[in-house]
Amino acid sequence: MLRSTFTLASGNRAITTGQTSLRSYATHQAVAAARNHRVVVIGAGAAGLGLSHQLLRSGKFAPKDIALVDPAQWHHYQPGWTLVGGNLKNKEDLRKPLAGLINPKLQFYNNSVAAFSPEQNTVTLSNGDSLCYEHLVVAPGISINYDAIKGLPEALADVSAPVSTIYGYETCDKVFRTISGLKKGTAIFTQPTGVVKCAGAPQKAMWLALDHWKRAGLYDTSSNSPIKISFATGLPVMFGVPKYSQKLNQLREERNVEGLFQHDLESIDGDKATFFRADTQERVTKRFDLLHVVPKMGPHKFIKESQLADGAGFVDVDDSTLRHNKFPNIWAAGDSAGLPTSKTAAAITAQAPVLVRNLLQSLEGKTLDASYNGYTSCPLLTEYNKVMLAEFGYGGKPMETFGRVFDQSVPRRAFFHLKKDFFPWIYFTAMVKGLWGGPNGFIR
Ligand code: UQ1
Repeated sequence: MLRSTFTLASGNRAITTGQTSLRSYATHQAVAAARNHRVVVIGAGAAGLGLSHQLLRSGKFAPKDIALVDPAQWHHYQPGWTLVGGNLKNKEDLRKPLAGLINPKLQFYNNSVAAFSPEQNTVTLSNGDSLCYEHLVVAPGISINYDAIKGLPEALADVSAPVSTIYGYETCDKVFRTISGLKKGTAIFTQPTGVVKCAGAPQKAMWLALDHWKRAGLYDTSSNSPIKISFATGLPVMFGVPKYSQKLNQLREERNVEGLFQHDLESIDGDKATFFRADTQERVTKRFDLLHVVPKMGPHKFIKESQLADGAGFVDVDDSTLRHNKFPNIWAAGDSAGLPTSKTAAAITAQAPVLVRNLLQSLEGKTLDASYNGYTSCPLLTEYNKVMLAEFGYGGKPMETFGRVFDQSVPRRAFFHLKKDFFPWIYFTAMVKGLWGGPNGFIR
């Protein structure tokens, strides 16, 4: 480890500019390489990539002052995977090679993180290298724990099993194959208890499937509809925000979808799904002909087991400044941040500029003056061609961009085109480049 070779804390800036000599010295000494950067960003997803470029565009950094760490080969536009589930997009069109999205002025480490040492201002990578930083931004996303539902990994991998999920690149195109293959029987769509990214997506997959079957003459609201649909959710309601939840429950009733509330999927065995009911503490088994599963999710192990974690295992940052509550040179945004709001790409459009502003202020020894209000959004597909644009902040307070003109709890065609055409386009043309601030428009 580099700590034994160099004294870094005070000589941080000098070593940053003398990076080449540092590296050759490390090689010469045959020790793990020590690399020094003003800012190290963990994760090159929607949050890490966008905010690294925002930092770079501030003009306050020299080439390689900022480092980006991510083991991935591909960068995915994950909000598009629901559209893949509805056969509205091809999954291959929603990804790009990650390296090509990174400005060459950023130092890219194509590795994963092994451990954080916040007291030493270092991060150890899985290849043994250490990175030293003045500021650390943590944005590696959330971990999908497929194993947490017994039988799920096997059922997803089995091409003949009618079990799928929009939550992964490998499986999101299995979703429509199972939907278009179903001609009659029971379809169950699940949502787990606990934190998931994009809490509206579990039912988006269902609403698109319902519309597909309706158009194919396979679904109606009568008791002899060939296909019957159930929404089995660990939650007691359709959605966490009362304004939208009410409307979604009304849709559910009108469309004759069975609501299995407080039903948390525990295991899958052949065509049987077993749920744990939080209200009665009982297990309930249902037979299915199609099962759309939302896996359980949680913080990455390397965060949960670090000093950076809060009680739930996410990064313990201040709700408003996005600065770590214990380590003033650590920040977090995106799904890994322990913020009491819904985890979405839209949330990142609001978080990233706040984090960047506060980090820059902090670097210059100035007061933090930007504040995140919890903004997040869920463009909820309720049928083909219609989206309910739920937008809200901390406390579930609606924060509707077009609220003066529209009641956004009413599903609309204009919002469908935002979701299907505009957001994917602006994401790759502007957001990953640090140019897009969501409802605030372009970043100067
Ligand atoms: C947004 O900017 C964005 O990013 C491209 C999304 O895609 C994931 C969104 O879902 C939303 C809602 C926004 C917010 C922007 C506007 C104009 C409401």
